[in-house]
Amino acid sequence: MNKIINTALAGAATAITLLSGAASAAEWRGWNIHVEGYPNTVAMDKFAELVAEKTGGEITLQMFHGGTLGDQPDAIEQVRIGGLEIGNFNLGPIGPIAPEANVVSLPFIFKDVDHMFRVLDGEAGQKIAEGMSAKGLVPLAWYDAGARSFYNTDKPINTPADLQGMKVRVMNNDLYSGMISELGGNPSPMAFGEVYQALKTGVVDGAENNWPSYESTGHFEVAGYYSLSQHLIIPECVCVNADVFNGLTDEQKAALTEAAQESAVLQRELWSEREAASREKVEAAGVTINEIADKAPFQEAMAPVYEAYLSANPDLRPLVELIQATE
Ligand code: GTR
Repeated sequence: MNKIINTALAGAATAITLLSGAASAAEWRGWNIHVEGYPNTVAMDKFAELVAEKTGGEITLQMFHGGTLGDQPDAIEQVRIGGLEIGNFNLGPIGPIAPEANVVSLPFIFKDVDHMFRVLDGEAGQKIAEGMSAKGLVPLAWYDAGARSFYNTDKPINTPADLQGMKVRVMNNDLYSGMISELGGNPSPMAFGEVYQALKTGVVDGAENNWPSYESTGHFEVAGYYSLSQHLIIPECVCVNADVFNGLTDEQKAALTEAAQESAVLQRELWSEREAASREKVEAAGVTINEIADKAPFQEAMAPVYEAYLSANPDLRPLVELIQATE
């Protein structure tokens, strides 16, 4: 009898502990598009570990990799409305939602990756972060995504004329469609996960991305010419739903921000290693890597893209000028 009562009491105590635990601990779900071993995947796993550690288990984060919770534009929307709490996003598909964040999608706006990080660490970065937060996405840290270049199935690209009539996959953002049109190609906005098949079956002739994504997706197997246009240098964020973030205590906010920033240090280290490793891998697989001797014609062709952006957002001209003036 006693034993039964004791067991029942122990069960009740466990239930109470579990219940009180559930009441104070928040369990979040996190989105990431990349495969196992990719720098962002490793860094987001580290982030989840640090969040649990730094909040003493008050917040735990379950990461869903490989885009299993949906494609990127959908996941961005989910984090905005609170269907998901957090994600690692490229600023490309955030641009159509937050015009300030769209400056980073102006082709050739950054001189190189270091310039991009200097901009993000300064006043312009602050404005971009505020613009995103106002749309429900609070960036906690910036990840590296290198420079994007064109790749295609049948020839090296040296001048805009080489893109004439070419169907090129872009991320969902009118700036990218405008960019391809101004170069004489046919833009084809499409989800990341569909690009391999589209290249393979000839739905598109080419796409554009950084070394690690070109390699990790296997796109190099079906589009064997990579031409170093480096036309876009787009940062990525660890972005949290604004209401969720604003509902945290100051300690939790600090813990979360610290965790994201520590994960970004790791991501950037892993990124530079992976860029080199990916390049080596695709080269060994027989990809033709093409240096573009003169990128000026590509840059000059972007004037209408800048004009379209600035006429739709005249108040953002100072932000563009601030970035261009940043050393
Ligand atoms: C990658 C980026 C992804 C996604 C992808 C794409 O470089 O890390 O978030 O934006 O490009 O082209 O869709």
